[in-house]
Amino acid sequence: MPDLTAVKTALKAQRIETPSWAFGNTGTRFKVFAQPGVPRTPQEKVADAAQVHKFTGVAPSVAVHIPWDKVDDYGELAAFAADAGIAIGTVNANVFQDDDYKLGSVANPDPAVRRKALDHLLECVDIMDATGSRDLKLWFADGTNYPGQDDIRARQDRLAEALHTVYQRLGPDQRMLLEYKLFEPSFYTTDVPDWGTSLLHCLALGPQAAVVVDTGHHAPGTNIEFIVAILLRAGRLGGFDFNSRFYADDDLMVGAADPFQLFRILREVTAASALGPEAGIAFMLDQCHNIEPKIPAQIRSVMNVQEATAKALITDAEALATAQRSGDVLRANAALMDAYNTDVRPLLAGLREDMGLDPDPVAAYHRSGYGEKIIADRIGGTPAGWGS
Ligand code: LRH
Ligand code: MN
Repeated sequence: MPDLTAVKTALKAQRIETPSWAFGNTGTRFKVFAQPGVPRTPQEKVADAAQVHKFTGVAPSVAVHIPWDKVDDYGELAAFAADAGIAIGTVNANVFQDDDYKLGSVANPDPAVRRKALDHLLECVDIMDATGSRDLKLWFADGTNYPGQDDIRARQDRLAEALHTVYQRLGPDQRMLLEYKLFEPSFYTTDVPDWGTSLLHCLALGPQAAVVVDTGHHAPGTNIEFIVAILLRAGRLGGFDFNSRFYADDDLMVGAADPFQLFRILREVTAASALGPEAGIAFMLDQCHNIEPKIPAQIRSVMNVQEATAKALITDAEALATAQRSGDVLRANAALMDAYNTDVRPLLAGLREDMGLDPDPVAAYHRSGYGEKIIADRIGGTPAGWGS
């Protein structure tokens, strides 16, 4: 068993970023179910995100999505967040919700549409300058629905040109994170469908560009931890969008559908000593709480990542390496399964007490009455949602 003090130190240093949009109303094409107490403004989303950090101690930043979190003064929003005890984290661009983007944004055949999309991406870097954010996260819905609809290579050229222009605009401490997704909303080609395409663009751009792995963006059966290991080895794993799924991009709570997969992913991260903030990987949640209360769901999600991380960290790496080197397949697999089958909840409860937190964050949140208060206070106004 590894030294538990080192395990606890690593867990205390863990940083998991919440997504502002998870606090708003979300759903599917069939229905977006409204919930009482949902935030109406970016400030109220920040306040809800601060609750997740208050009860877990490891979620000190909230990702924003533009224009869903559009404000007049982004410096002011960053100050508001600081007063609430958190920071504005990753800035997400949005070039997927405008009629002009029907045939794509930066890959669109029409130069005027490409210009419009590029201007938005550049505006997002301006916002990063105001909020002090390090990362610009780019996900493109761009793609085609029918063979022949557009030229696959020409679209890659257009995409590369836009990415290059944005890359040139980045400040020395800023990064561009390129997220891939197999399909949806495009159903024949997606211009950034997989890790390989994202990595090729990142390598062509330069060292401030890295790949984002959204756990819901792969074909069923994809070995995501293999992709993680490969990107870590190449020094191009920029971040994760954590969530889980049974079928497609379901955006369910991370670890809810496949906790063993989450453990295997965190094993690759911890084995590469890439867990700490100094490793520069952005661990973000990207989820939609369509039917469940949103703040407790975010707290539970952070706890699920902590549990998978703790199991990864307590893996007897020496026993594992010895068995691997000697080709002892069963002992090697057993070393990993022993860690995975270890109940780490008492360890995490103790860790929270060490951090001056309640051992049970969800129960503590419910006891705080914050949920009831926002339902009572947030009357009127337009509840936040995906605005599509
Ligand atoms: C696309 C995605 C992307 C975000 C959006 C909210 O499916 O994963 O990361 O911009 O969800
Ligand atoms: Mn995502």
